This record gives sequence, structure tokens and C-alpha cells, in this order.
Amino acid sequence: MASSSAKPYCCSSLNPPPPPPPPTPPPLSVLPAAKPRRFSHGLAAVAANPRASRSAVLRPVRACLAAPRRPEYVPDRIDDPNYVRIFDTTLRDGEQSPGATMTSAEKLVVARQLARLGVDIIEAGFPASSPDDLDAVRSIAIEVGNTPVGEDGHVPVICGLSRCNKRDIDAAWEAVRHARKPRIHTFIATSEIHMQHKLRKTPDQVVAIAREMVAYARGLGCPDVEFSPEDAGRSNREFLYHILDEVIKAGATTLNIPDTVGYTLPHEFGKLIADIKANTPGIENAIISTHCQNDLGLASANTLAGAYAGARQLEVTINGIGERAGNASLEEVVMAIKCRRELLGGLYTGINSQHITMTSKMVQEHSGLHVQPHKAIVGANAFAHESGIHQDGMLKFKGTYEIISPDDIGLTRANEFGIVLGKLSGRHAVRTKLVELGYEINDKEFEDFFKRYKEVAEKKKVIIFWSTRFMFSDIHFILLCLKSKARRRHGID
Ligand SMILES: [Mn+2]
Repeated sequence: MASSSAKPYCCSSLNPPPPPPPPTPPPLSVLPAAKPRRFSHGLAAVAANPRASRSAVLRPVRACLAAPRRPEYVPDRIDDPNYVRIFDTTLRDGEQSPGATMTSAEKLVVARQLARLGVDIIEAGFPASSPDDLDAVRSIAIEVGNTPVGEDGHVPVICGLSRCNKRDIDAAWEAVRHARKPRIHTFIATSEIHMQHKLRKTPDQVVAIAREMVAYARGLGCPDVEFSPEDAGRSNREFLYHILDEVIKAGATTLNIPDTVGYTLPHEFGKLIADIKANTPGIENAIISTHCQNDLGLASANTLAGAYAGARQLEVTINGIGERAGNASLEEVVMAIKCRRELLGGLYTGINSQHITMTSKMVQEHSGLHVQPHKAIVGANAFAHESGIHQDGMLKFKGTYEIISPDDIGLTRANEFGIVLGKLSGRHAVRTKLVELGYEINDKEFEDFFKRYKEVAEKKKVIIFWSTRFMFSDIHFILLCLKSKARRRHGID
């Protein structure tokens, strides 16, 4: 049996150091393909020398922990070109999910956890939308926006959303101004379809409003103003360059590029970001951001394509909650950057990934939106193995079927190998479980037991469901197998 020290860690440093990234990464035509035998958990090292595998896998854990420090926060620049800011909008876009409304007290609890997780910016709400939301954002600004957390004493930026009008901007400023690092995020639609049918304004009018309102927000004393051209994914390119140029001149420090309707494909969204970076005058004086909706299930992929093309702020939500099909998921984007850093030109974030599991659970509880069992990173099945072939591999070496160590996201499994017993489980896993539970039986007894186990497992859908959903079946399941005759008599199964 493999020892508990064999940890398949998510870490890129097993591989040779990445080449220095080019000054301007070329637009992404397709996401780079994985190279065989260069996975981040050290399969290459294991294949080359199986005896050395455990120490080889352990070594990079320490290297992982020594990630570069988060650069000091300056609104319109980042001193390390590889650092990517994580902007969490769980409490704004996430809260706009149908049925996800949270109380002020719940929002404050989640905001505290987001600060522990290490997000750079918390978009705490839309203060003009209701007096309650203004209060919620203000409470978060007062407390979370002034309380250092973690070893580096990190204090997140607290941001409030506003449309491009004075009333909204005043409300946002009233809410966030108490924070040590306040930000106003204002937006106006720039696609033909939105300008014509929703705003009923000409492009020139839209530019004038955007310029005036960004300047107004700066004039209130807010040093950090984010501007979003809503529906940028469907906006005319030349018009985008023009309006972005104008708002930079008016004082915008972050330019957020939303794929509001989740319509773009990864290579297309990457090209949009690369084009904006290449063609917008004055863009070097602002941070480019992504905001990808998930209508085609591509939000995380689009976000990564945006980062690869030069965006240095990524707007995401915990569990990917958000309007309609949701937003890019923080845990997917952050762990993809962490696992495949070398393929993304050395990008890194300030997220302490060990808080991911707890944050995900808190957001599920407070928003009432539960993730599906197979949700990447945080689903109940994401680190569970039921099939016999996979279980056999896991028992021999965890890197066989896991690219991330559960420890890395703060997940404690009831079973070290993530083994869930079900009808597909094989002899190796079932016997290991029996030994773990203290049953020592000979080969013949085991064969009898295994036969009975399979009979029960095939019939007991409920137990298989329990076992994958809650993972507490280990003992129950075995006991049930051992007692199946007795239970059958009582009509339980
Ligand atoms: Mn959105």
C-alpha cells in the first residue's frame, strides 16, 4: 500500500523552469495543448525512476509554498508583469443569481472568508440597488476593508458597482469610501444591440457619458475607478478602442472587458484582449480585466485565454455562481493557473488555495446554490474514486488519477485515497478497506465476502448514492455487507 507521504501535488516546479514570457504574448489561436509526460504532478519523474517517486513528488511542495509575494497594490499598475489580480464578484454578480440573495450579515461573513482566501478585490454589491445593499457594502468596507489578514497582512480592495449616473456613483462611493482601498466600478453598454435597444443612445452620447462619469467618480476622491463596456464581446472593435482611450484619459484605472452574454469562444476572447492591448492608446496606464459569463460553459476557458493574452485582473465567483449560467469559477481559474503555470507564461495569483474548500461550502450554504457532485475542484466527487481500475491506481500511487492534492484546496477526505466503495469497486480497494477497518480474513473468506459485496452494491443504489454524495459509507457499507443477510430478513434492502 502506498504510504501517506506520497502526495501528488499540484505544482509546476517539477518541470524545467519556463522560458521567459515574450513581452507581448501572441494572440491565442487555440489553448496550448498539454505535452505528454510533463504533467504538473511529476509523472515524468516517476516514469523515469519509480523508486525516487515519493521524494520527487514531495520536493516541489516546498517550492510551491515559496511562491512570489503579492506585489504592493497600486490601482493602475502591477509591478510584477506575471501577477494576476483576482477580483471576486460572488457578492455582486453571484448574488444576482436567481434565488441567491444573501442578508447583509451573510454577505459580511462571506466577505471575511474571501479576504482569508486572499482575493485582491471584493466586489461587495451594487449599492444603488437598495438601501440594504448599500448597508451591506458599507459594513464590508468598514470591517473587511480595514482588517489585515494572513501572514502578509493583506487587505482587499472593496468595490461597489454603479451604472454610469451620478446617483449610482454617489451611492457606491458612500458605501466603499470607508475602506482602506476603495474602488468604484461603473459600466455602460457599448454593443450596437444594447446602445440601440436598451440605452437608446448614439455611440457618441455613450462615450460622452462614460467619460463624464469616470471623471465624476475620480472627482469624488476615489483613486481607483474601474470601467466596463458592457457586452464588449459583441461590441465593435474600433468603438471599443475609442471609448477605452477616452475613459483612461478621464481617470479609469482598470478596464474590464465583459463577455456579458457568454457568447465568445476562448481563442476569440483571447484575441479580443490582445487586440485591446495592442490598439488602445494609453492602455499601458491601466489594467485589463476579464469578466466572462458561462452561457456556453466556456467562462473559465475564456478567462484563462484572456489572462494568457495580457489581462491582469480576472473577475470570478466562488463555485461559478452568477446570472443565468453563472460566471467563471474562482477555484477553476486559480487552480488552472497554479497547475499549469508554465504553459501560461509564469502567471500566478495571491490566492491561498487551502481556503478554497471552506469558501465553497460557505457560499453554497449562504447562497442556497449547491454545486453538482462532478463540479471541478469543489464537487463532492472531484476527489472520489469508485471504479476498480482507478482505485487500484490510487492505492499504488495517487498521481495516477489526481492532478491536484486535496490538501492543496484544504479538503480533508474521510479516506486518504478518496476511495468510495460502489458497484464498480475492485478487489484491491475492498480488501484494503477491510484491512483498514481491522478485518483480517483469508483469501477464501474474502472471495465470499467480495461476491456478497457485489450483490449488495448492485442493488443498493441508495448506498452508492450516499457513498459518493456524503462519503460516509465506508463503515456503513462494509457493515451492511457483513450483515446483509440479517438486514434482508428485516426487509431493509
Ligand atoms: Mn456578469
